[in-house]
Amino acid sequence: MTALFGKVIKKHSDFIYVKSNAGLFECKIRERLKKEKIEILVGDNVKIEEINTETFQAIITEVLERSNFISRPAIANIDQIIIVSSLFEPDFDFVQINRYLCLAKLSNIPAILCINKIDINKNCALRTKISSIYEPLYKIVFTSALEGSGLQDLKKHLSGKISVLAGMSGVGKTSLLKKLCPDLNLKTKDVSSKLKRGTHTTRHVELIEIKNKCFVADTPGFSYLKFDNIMPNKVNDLFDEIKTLSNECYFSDCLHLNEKNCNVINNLDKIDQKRYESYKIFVEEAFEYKKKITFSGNKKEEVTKFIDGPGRKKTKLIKLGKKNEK
Ligand SMILES: Nc1nc2c(ncn2[C@@H]2O[C@H](COP(=O)(O)OP(=O)(O)O)[C@@H](O)[C@H]2O)c(=O)[nH]1
Ligand SMILES: [Mg+2]
Ligand SMILES: [Zn+2]
Repeated sequence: MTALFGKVIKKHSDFIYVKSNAGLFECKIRERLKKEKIEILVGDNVKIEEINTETFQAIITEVLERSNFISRPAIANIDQIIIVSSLFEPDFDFVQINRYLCLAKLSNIPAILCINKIDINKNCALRTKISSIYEPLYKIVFTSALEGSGLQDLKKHLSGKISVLAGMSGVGKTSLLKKLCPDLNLKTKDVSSKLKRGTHTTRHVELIEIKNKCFVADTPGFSYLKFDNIMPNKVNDLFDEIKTLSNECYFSDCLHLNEKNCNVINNLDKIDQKRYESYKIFVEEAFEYKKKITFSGNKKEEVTKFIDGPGRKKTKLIKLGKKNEK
């Protein structure tokens, strides 16, 4: 066997684990790739050579072009983000959910909502409210990792795709994954009774193959992500319902805050209040970013981190650097 193609499913300090049709290989990176500063991410499709089928060791010699990637946590070639939230314990947080949905949109990755812990209160008004707000906008599944309800539905959405589970700590991401894949030896942590929140137990990013070619990555719960790399007038694009209404605003650069003849403000009764509130919060954060880059002498730099290989486009990471730092 001279060469194979596979997918990076896990990174350790010294080794990169690549899943191929011939099995799982423990790999090192070819020196040339290191010199070219090619960073390999979980989810990358790679070529491996110098394959030893007895020890299952090999060398990564090429990284194929990525379709997309996210940076926190760093994962490439994602088909969809499953945004997990619990109804209770911790309480459903509309702004936080909108934040995750918008971040997925910003990365151009489809998002699905998974509302977990529905066993805690079976017929609650909150669930109905969540359905009415989000069903017109996103795919949504209601689950209980505890009782197993909704898992078939979730499985259907995961089938044949590479999905990332995202959401606050303690909402049940690892529990869901354990139910989907009972053989796994994953750690979940008890929600502290005082805070009603779990603590971080998922440290390394790893793609878990729950069925043939169906991968899921568990992530640690990010607690707070700010919109600190986007201009205020772009926030509009992250909310489909606001974007649609904005086509009829008088000013083309309308921010829908207090402008005259703003079609969004004129139709606020058609938008969920929490969605609009979230929109305003994110615009505010984007303004802070804009101020920062306008006044403090920082400038936006495009840094080409990943160098071309044959047939490979340049992938650009946007990085904020100081002007006089060169
Ligand atoms: N009642 C209830 N508790 C759940 C459910 N799913 C997870 N939990 C509990 O919530 C806590 C946090 O779960 P975990 O999977 O570690 O959350 P993660 O931080 O999102 O990975 C654990 O104590 C789980 O037993 C559920 O569907 N219903
Ligand atoms: Mg977890
Ligand atoms: Zn407007």
